[in-house]
Amino acid sequence: MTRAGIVTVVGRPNAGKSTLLNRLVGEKLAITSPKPQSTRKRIVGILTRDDAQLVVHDTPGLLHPRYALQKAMRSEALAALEDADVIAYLVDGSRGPVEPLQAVARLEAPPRAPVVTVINKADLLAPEARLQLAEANPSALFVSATTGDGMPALVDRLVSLLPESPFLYDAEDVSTQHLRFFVEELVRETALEQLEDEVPYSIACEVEEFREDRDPVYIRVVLFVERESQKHIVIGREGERIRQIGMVARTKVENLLGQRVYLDLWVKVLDNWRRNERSLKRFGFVLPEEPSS
Ligand SMILES: Nc1nc2c(ncn2[C@@H]2O[C@H](COP(=O)(O)OP(=O)(O)OP(=O)(O)O)[C@@H](O)[C@H]2O)c(=O)[nH]1
Ligand SMILES: [Mg+2]
Repeated sequence: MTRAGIVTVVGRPNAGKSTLLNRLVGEKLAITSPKPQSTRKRIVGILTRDDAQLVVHDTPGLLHPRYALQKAMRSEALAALEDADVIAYLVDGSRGPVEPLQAVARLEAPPRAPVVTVINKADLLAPEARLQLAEANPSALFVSATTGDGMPALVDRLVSLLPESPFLYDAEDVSTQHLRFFVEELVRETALEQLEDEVPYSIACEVEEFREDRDPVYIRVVLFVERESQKHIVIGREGERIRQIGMVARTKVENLLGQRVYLDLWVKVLDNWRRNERSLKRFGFVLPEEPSS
């Protein structure tokens, strides 16, 4: 009998969760960034081998939310924890001792699914630091999501904890999400690379038109910012910044589609969208239900 199920990857912002998802699946699905809080929504990647299928859910980093978007991000991570058959709790090993998942996620009770503690960024660890972490966390696995070190052992451990089940998706599938979503994410990733401070965090991307019947494929993406001043920054002097973002993002989108692409980027203001429930819903975020009392 084969094994199959959901492996949810959780951890603090910047632990390397999205890099790990891409490494496991062998495709660049999730955007990654040295800046924290790059992932806002769950990303699904599928890894199929002869005896098992791992449906890997990458999640937004666990943090204490300060505004509505962050509440939606936390809520998404907690929902993914609920959905998990196995939890891969990813920790940045270069940041000191491992804190318990229950504390980091502020969970009232331990999660239902078994938890595998995975110490990432092992490539950055001096031998003594690694030894100390290993002694304090005897069942943890060491990996490097960037070099791929430790991946086979990690996959074996995750598979051993999955339930016996037929495959949930076709063996060729790599994700369950639409191309549009990945295009939006690639544009946002490029904005994260090229803009500083609050500006990239104020950006939400939305594909407005996607014409696959054209060559090059025509894709119009709107970058929503929160204020007029941010719009000026994103566009740049004589449109230089948005042109740069467009050029880099186009190459990424062409790699994704395997086709030539005309990427038409627009910048619009949606006042304070990160704090506005209606705007968040428009972008597909789900806000947690507030307790009624
Ligand atoms: N040296 C090293 N860097 C890594 C490793 N894994 C990830 N990184 C880097 O850590 C940074 C964060 O990686 P992400 O994969 O975006 O982290 P994340 O946990 O998804 O972050 P959020 O989505 O913001 O919560 C990036 O600059 C990665 O290149 C690793 O194994 N070794
Ligand atoms: Mg991420």
